[in-house]
Amino acid sequence: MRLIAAAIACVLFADISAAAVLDGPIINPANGHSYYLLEPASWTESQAEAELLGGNLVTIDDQEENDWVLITFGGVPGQKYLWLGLNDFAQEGTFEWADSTPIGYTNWFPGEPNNQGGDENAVLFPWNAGGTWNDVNRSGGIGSATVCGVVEVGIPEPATALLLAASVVSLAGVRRRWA
Ligand SMILES: [Ca+2]
Ligand SMILES: [Ca+2]
Ligand SMILES: [Ca+2]
Repeated sequence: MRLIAAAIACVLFADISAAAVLDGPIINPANGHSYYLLEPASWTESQAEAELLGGNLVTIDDQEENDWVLITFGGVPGQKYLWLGLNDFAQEGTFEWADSTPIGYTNWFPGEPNNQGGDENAVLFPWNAGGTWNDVNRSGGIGSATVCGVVEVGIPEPATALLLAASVVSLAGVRRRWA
């Protein structure tokens, strides 16, 4: 029994993240959501860390959010790019947000997305000073530039908040029994 509890604790507390948090949480006053900046990593690793934080790579809803993320996390064309949640891994040419928000606002650089080389499925920005978007290879190597994930965590729904509270209570129980 003690071994099982220890195993559960390992799974719960193990640091399996591939992209550590560099900054955040920072609240966007426009929507109340929390955002984090991750260290440079691939899109896939960054999305995995976003899920550990209770969110996803950022969904940009409008020009205001595009501007806010760009200014807040300091994206610079050619030097420091930021991963968006947008991707077409599931079906080539059909872009989806990581959090399943329907596609609304977009800000593609002219000629993008172009799936260059047949293997561009992850989207970053700012491709130019206007904060435009480009689909690139998921590995995140864009010349010498780095690509950092931006995580967005929404406000929990009441039902989700209850579930979270319940899991914290049961977690406390596991820790007590284990101690
Ligand atoms: Ca958003
Ligand atoms: Ca693609
Ligand atoms: Ca492209």
